[in-house]
Amino acid sequence: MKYRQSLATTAIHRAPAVPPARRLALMALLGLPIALALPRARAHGDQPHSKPAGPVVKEQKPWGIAAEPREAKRTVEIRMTDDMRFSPSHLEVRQGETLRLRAVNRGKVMHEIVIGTPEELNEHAEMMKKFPNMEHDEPYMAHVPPGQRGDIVWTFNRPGEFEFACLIPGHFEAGMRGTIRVVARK
Ligand SMILES: [Cu+2]
Repeated sequence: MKYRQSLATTAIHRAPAVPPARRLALMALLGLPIALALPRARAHGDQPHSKPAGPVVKEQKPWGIAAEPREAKRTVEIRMTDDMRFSPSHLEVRQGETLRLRAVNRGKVMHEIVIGTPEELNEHAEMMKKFPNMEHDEPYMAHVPPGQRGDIVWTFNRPGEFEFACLIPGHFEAGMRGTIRVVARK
């Protein structure tokens, strides 16, 4: 509880660039101060969508943890197209493997790739519908303008069935998502 409280507080203070109106929306979104009182104030409601000023915080997520580019042993290119598809749309990873996911936008509109649990991605997509201009940047996502590419370097240190998706409103609903299976280490 203590930890969460300080986390939420820091997160808000860390967002000086957020204009007052947006900050209010953000507060409402975060459910403050309710979020501080509830043990299950989770999902990414804990974190405003603003870029942290400091280095990337490596926080353990159910689907793994951020890694340094030099740690990546394998690069997987994932193409994103305007028919709202990722290809490939399924990845198999061994537990403990660090991948460079290189998202290549072959389309004419913005796309993004976000890794998470299906639940987390669904919640996030709902939030994107309510706050379409919300900025976000986390080490498990990449926003890729048309014709460009973006990398995610991630260590899949927990086994399980995860997903990746483009959470841009309309894209997610059109099925722009894929699956990741992290196979347990023997
Ligand atoms: Cu998209």
